Amino acid sequence: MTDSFIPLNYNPPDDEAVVKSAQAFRERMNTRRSVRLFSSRQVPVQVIESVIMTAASAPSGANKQPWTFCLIGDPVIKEKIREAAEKEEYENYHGRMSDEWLKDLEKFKTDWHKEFLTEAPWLIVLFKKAYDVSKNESRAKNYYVNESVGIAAGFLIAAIHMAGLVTLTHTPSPMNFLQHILGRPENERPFLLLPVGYPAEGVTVPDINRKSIDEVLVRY
Ligand code: IYR
Repeated sequence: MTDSFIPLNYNPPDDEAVVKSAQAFRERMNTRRSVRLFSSRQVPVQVIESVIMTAASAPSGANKQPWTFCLIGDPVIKEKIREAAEKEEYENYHGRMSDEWLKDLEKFKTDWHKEFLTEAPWLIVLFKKAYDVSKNESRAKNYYVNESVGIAAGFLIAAIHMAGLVTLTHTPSPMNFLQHILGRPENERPFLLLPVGYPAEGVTVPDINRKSIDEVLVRY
């Protein structure tokens, strides 16, 4: 790491170009949907490496980049993760989630079965680093860890979509089993699990709406 400054590699676009790119990106991103049924079609590993490195380009508190991306293609590990996730989710759907929560989820038709954890060709488990550990075992602070990793997750989801693949944000709860199955160190905590691949043929998604501009934007 250096404390010198370098020129920003940037060519100012004209207004027309800015309007066009913002609109085009909005339209592309608006076609993104969470998909829960995956095709068994394989995805080249370099595609996944690219989307992960897009995510890893996210801004972070003091540029500490407090994340680790675990990439799982091994069917045996996927099966282990599915088994552990379904065990927790079974408990969630049979008593741990409130009636209000279950009702809110009805329209998504989710349940404790997590087929996508073995069907999707790749699983990405995003870990947040609560702190860093240097070679001599001393601890170094990270800042705004949740915000930083949340932003990286957003980059990742956008990159997956722009590549032409689908994903969903799966948050099994509790998810410390991921730390054990993947053998991650104590300073790393599971943050999000994303199955990545192509959608199953003929897949349907819930008919839901996005809030309008007047519901989400307040002008001053
Ligand atoms: N973690 C559970 C339940 C769940 C919770 C929310 I909030 C969702 O938007 C969807 C599912 C599961 O993965 O099924």
